[in-house]
Amino acid sequence: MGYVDEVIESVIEKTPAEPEFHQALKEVLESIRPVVEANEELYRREAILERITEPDRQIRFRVPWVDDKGQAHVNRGFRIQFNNAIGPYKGGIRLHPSVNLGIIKFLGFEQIFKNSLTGLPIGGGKGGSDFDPKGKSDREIMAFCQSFMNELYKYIGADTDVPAGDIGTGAREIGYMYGQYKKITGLYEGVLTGKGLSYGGSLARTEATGYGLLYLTNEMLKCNGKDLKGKTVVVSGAGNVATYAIEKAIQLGAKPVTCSDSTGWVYDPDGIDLAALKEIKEVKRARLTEYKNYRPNAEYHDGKGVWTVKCDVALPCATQNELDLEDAKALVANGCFAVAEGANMPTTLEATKYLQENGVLFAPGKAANAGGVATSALEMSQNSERLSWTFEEVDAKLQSIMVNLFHNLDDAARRYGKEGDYVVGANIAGFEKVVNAMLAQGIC
Ligand code: NDP
Ligand code: 2IT
Repeated sequence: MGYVDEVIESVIEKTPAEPEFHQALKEVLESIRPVVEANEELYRREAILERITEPDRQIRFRVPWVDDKGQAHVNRGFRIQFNNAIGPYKGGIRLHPSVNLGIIKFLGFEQIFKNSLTGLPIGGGKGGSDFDPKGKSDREIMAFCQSFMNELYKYIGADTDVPAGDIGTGAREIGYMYGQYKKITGLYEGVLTGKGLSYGGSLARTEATGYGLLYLTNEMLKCNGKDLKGKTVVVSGAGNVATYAIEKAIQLGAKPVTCSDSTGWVYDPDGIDLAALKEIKEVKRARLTEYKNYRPNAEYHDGKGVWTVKCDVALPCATQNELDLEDAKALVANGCFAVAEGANMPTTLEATKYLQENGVLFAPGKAANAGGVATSALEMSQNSERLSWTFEEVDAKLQSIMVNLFHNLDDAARRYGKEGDYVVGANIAGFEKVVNAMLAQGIC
């Protein structure tokens, strides 16, 4: 058995309850097979694959908090510091009832390669909790965030580990966590990103993941003789990534016609009304059922369904495994020619294979959604130099990062005879930098 297969088998055996981690592991390790085969003796001697698949540390803790009625609750908190070969651990905090160790681990593992692809000095980490922010008052959110930080503060710092937002963690949660970190440690430092603008946040960080997704998609289309102008785009999700993907798609002349949340989805044949979406989700924190009050011509459907809408480009921006083989078949049958992942691992392995085999341009999340963490790294730079850059400066840097990133993975795919396979290209390009740093730093 080859080195790659041996490691996949042994990791799965040691972590039987972590299916999402196994999925990410297989995608990455199978993609980098040609690099591993070309360096097998060295990598085996240095235990590169065993080391890169085992987190530096996994922290799990109790998060007790009290609700508005005086009832105490306990949630589980996680932080996985996966790999810091190229910089301090960096990655978001997910607050969602589905969170468990395997989910945080897949996200942390993906983050290693994503962060490497940005070209910036950030290692891979991820955290979260099974806390459900839905329906909670601001005071309850604050109580949870403070309790979460009462434990997390021991392990993070501006030069050690810098968390940020993810599902369920936005500006409000980052604010409460930052306040508590400052209160406990007395430090005013860039320990979190996605902060508010009045206390060290970066302009354009809110928009960065969605905008970056469109910058990369645009470059991928351009390099394949296509264009976004006038194209119909289907988007899933209605959170941070989806909203700013829709905004940039409109700015680039495309027509996004769908969005979704965990209860249902909207089809607006005239194009999504961005102001309505922002008011419903960012201001009211309400459900998408309200969208029809703003746009009587739009359709609202319960459940899942955006991938059945005829489109040119599909942008999954909600959560993992939201686009399966059946969805991929529907997209291909309807003439979709490009899929770019705004979410982390939204497409199942079978669906990805089907899309690629049917000639659909496919940009994997670790490349396509890297604009968020890249802009977080720009926020870290601004905090270090105690300056803040203009929106235009940050946005211009984000654009050039996404364009370079696309060419790096395109080149990596070509170098290994896999032209146009951006999954292989992203994994190889991300892996090479991390491995070079690991080899240079010795066994640690
Ligand atoms: P938000 O919490 O802002 O929004 C998430 C959206 O996805 C909501 O509309 C939510 O619906 C929906 N959603 C979440 N979980 C589920 C589920 N299990 N089933 C159906 N719908 C679901 O999160 P973000 O927009 O920040 O994150 C979206 C994705 O993008 C995630 O995969 C995240 O890891 C990834 N990502 C985020 C980055 C960032 O900077 N924020 C950077 C890179 C990747 P509802 O509100 O009803 O739950
Ligand atoms: O998945 C991701 O890249 C994020 N949630 C953003 C992480 C960050 O540190 O900005």
